Amino acid sequence: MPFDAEIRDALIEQVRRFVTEKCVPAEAEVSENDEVPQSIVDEMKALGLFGIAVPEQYGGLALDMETECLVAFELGKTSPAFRSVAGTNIGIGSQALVLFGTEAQKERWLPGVASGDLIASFALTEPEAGSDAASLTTKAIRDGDDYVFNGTKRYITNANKADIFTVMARTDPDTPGAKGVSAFVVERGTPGVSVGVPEKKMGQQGAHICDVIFENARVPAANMIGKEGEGFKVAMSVLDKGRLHISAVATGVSKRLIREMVHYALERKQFGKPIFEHQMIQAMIADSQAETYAAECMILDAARRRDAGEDVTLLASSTKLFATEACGRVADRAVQVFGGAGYVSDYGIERFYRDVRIFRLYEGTSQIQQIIIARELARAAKAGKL
Ligand code: COS
Repeated sequence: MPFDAEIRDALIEQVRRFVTEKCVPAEAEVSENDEVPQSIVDEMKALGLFGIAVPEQYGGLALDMETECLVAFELGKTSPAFRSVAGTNIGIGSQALVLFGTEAQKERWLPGVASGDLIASFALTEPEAGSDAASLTTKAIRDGDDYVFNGTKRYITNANKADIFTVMARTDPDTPGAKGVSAFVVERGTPGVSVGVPEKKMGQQGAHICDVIFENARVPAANMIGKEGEGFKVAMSVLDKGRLHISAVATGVSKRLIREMVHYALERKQFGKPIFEHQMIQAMIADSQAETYAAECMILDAARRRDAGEDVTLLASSTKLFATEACGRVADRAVQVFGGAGYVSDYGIERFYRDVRIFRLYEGTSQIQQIIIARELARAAKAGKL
């Protein structure tokens, strides 16, 4: 059911005001301190942002995908580190539970996820299993009422703050590939679970990624999400949704950078007139606008189709490929329009340029999106649907 239009518009206006009044002025400080201030985190909690994708009965706002994307456009209009604070609770950290969790699992963890009192992370990637996620080797071996976990997860967003992890682990070591993998909720305090130090990154200071290490960690069998051996499918379904969300965040950043380019070009004078009057500057801004509008239309169409119950694997990958690559081009043009100032940290443009690079990598690289798109088309053709 579409989200009530009046409530939706009020929420988006609230998020827009929060981003403009609280986040934008704090961008340089967050980058400098590598930390989002607690006052801003508290405000995100008060706005309900941690729970936008959690059903109402567990305390969430239960936004449909279209509305979630509209919110993500707004959250994208500031440093992506702010969005990342709530990002895993909104997306990959919570959605396995929302989509496949039992009633008992949902009741236990989702209220905390929705309020932001519990941080949820998604642990799929490993040192030797990145794009080839189905080759993961973290083991979860059944022993009585528990599974015993051993292995290492890598580059796990928000792991340093996480209270629960959605972990994909191999429950059947004799079955290689996707089929031997199951999904679990693992709690932070579990003996044998430890988290590494945050990695030093190219951008998005204030958002953190760490290793998560399992050494004979005993996890109750009741924490399995979905059926044994179906954890890879759980992860892929979660990523279908996550890819739409990331596309919307990237497109939000593109919108912000277009605004920065236009204002700067109208002010900055060279050759006796605002650089905006030079047609080569106009071309860069116009290309950015056209690509961003195309991304916006793709995202909203794919989101509405997901809300209508369609399988959006093909569309989510198409959207992520286009929107994140477009955002990279927009950020590059923003540096170009700002010239030397685009390379100097005071203006913040070089920070966005670094921040957006990860959009083309995480939740599946652009090349993985291309592979998924091609495979989906071949599958449709073989099924006589293309
Ligand atoms: N939804 C539900 N099920 C899916 C699915 C989806 N979107 N995509 C794949 N599956 C299922 C397949 O149907 C298959 O099940 P069956 O054998 O029963 O048909 C199973 O999952 C394995 O799929 P597939 O054979 O396509 O696996 P591959 O190992 O060949 O490739 C890719 C999978 C490359 C698509 C996957 O590994 C991937 O997305 N990699 C990128 C990982 C990623 O995004 N990492 C980011 C981490 S989070 S920041």
